[in-house]
Amino acid sequence: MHRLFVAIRPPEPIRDLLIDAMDDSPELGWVSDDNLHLTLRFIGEVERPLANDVADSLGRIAFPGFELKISGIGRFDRRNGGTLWAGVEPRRPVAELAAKIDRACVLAGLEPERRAFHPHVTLARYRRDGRVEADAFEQRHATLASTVFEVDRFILFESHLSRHGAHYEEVAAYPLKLSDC
Ligand code: 2AM
Repeated sequence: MHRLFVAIRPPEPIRDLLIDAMDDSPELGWVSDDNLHLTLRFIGEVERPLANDVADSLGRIAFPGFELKISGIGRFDRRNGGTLWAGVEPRRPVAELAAKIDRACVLAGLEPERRAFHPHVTLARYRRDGRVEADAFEQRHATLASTVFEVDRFILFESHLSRHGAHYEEVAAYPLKLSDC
């Protein structure tokens, strides 16, 4: 089985900005530089033939490149902890691309995504006792903003989970283009 997801990888200067904002709060488990991404579609565990069909279907997507910037900090608070993330603007092109990727996944045989799409770059994960620090981080960096960067591709990643954490391997990159040619 292959655990797959589709994401945008921010360029190095943008990742540097995010890493510079991270601090030494012991309760916050920071995401490493290698793992910083904006998830467009979580696919989950699939067998090889379906993985190949998804990869082919993604390759038929035509979508223009667009500009994005990091804007603000938010949290998904859950019962046993949560995640701290950086937001992006504008959300419209990234949501449209995610919708197109979802359609491509459905054409390949996956169930449609039913959860609402909230574009974000996860910065840290925390347990219940990290909420106060997460809250403080969110307030301190509420106005975090990057320069604009070009999104000129999206990437199919395979996630390898181990007791050392997640390792994300790039399976394929799909350039954004104006039309199928
Ligand atoms: P994230 O984007 O909020 O960090 C790989 O696991 C990526 O897919 C993670 O970055 C993760 O969230 C995202 N993802 C979305 N839904 C998921 C799910 N149900 N299980 C695991 N990861 C999921």
